[in-house]
Amino acid sequence: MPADSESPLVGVIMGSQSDWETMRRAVEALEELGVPCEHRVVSAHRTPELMVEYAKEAEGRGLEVIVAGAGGAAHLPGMVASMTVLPVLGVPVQSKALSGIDSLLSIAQMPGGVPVGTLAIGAAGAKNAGLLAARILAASRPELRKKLHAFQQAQTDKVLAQKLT
Ligand code: RP5
Repeated sequence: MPADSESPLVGVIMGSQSDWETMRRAVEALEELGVPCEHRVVSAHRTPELMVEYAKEAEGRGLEVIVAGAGGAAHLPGMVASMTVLPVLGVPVQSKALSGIDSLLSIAQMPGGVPVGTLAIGAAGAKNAGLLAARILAASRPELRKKLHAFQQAQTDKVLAQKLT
């Protein structure tokens, strides 16, 4: 399926609507690169049956990467990874109580055999999850690889053009 197809290739899910302010960075990064994606709330604790259904049906629906963000007792990425063989990228959302350290450890400390690629806490992690999902897809999509080169060059050019007053 080409990267510019309308069918979503990346599923961006999050544990709560309150995660959207963070997780929209992943969606924005994917949209900037023209990668079709979907996004929705899927909670490990509040909608566990939906989580199971989403994880089990993702591959059959044509998704190739799942980005999952959650905060606090952040079980969503790991539970989804246990029910699919698609790459799962976990984004620790910054929690109020422990600033996201709880989210980070919940997502990173997976038992061997159930991989979750864990990103940084918060907005930077969400943005990088989107970019990393695009890099995974670009392995077999030359057009997307070109867009990633252009993105990286534009980022470099922007920094080189900066003037400090
Ligand atoms: C987690 O609990 C969510 O991922 C969210 O980060 C956190 C708080 O959720 P809300 O109480 O704001 O809905 O499941």
